[in-house]
Amino acid sequence: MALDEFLAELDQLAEAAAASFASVGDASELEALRVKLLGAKNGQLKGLQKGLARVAAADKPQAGKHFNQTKQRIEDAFALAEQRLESPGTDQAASDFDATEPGLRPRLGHLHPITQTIQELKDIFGRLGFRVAEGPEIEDERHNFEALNIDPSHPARDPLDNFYLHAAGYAADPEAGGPGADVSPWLLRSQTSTVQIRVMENTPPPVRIVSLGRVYRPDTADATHYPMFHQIEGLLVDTDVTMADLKTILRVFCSSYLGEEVEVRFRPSFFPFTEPSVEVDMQWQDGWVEMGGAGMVDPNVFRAVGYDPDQVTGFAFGLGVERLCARRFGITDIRDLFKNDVRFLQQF
Ligand code: FA5
Repeated sequence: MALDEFLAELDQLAEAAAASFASVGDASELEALRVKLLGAKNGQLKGLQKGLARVAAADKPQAGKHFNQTKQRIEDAFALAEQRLESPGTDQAASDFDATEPGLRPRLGHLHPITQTIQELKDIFGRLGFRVAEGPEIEDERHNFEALNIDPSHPARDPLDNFYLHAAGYAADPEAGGPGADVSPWLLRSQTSTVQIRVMENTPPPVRIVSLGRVYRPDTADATHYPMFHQIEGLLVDTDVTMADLKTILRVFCSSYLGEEVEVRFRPSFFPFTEPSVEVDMQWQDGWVEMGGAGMVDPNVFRAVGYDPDQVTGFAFGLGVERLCARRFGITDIRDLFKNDVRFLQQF
């Protein structure tokens, strides 16, 4: 058989196959056509393959190559038809397209209520002259406890009340020592008061900062508690700062954030790093919710960071961001803030 004749037969088959596959209307037609063209026993391509044996030996490589290309062309036409039948409606959709139909409203995302709260708190305190300071979430005991006048026997340091990352005397990072190395344990900070220390260590007085961020405590989750939550810490150090300044700032903040009518009360309390100390409550529904703690910076804290307590005085406060956010948006259970249910979140 002449080579030309063989090649022409193959081309004819490929063209006819492409046209037939392009016009099949359903899956059974497609399958019947596939068997007719590509069937292993009696398929037309198989039939043409017999011609290959009759081509002169010198032409066989070219004939064989063309045969394989033809087979590929037919298989491609089949795959295309299969794809077309599997995703119907493309052509149909184009013809049904109605340019006058109203479009789909694009779904806009928005910031999580906690992020919105953090931004607003920064704004309010910014207007009151407080700069924003940052601190790490993984802390050492000096910043989380010692410099804050919390001695080793204090219950707040109990390993069961904190998320320690590794035991005392053991460095998680082998470079830093390994078992037995004399390193202070690290923990996830349990309060943002750590940032007070970091700021005072690096800045001479006067200081006027807020710091907002995550803190961690193994608390059981309920309507007002979560094991990971956010605090806003405030620190003001200057000369002649008094408790009256602290109460004024907190009252001004509360009326800016929660409204003029919100009632705030201060209850005597105790924190190792402030003296005197108060707990700050906000009125909500028929009762009071604890918003945070505050007080006048203890002289021992000033000494720990190299400030002279005879020269400076200051106040500090730490408020729970989830509770402020909940009060503001009327959220009755702070656990809802962490479920990431869009139906809940999109309300705010
Ligand atoms: C403190 O953390 C002190 N560092 C606050 C402070 C700072 C006092 C500076 C004096 C000077 P306390 O443990 O009470 O205090 O926590 C402060 C606030 O964080 C609470 O009033 C509450 O609003 C919030 N809070 C505490 N635990 C949780 C929790 N598990 N989930 C959500 N919010 C919490």
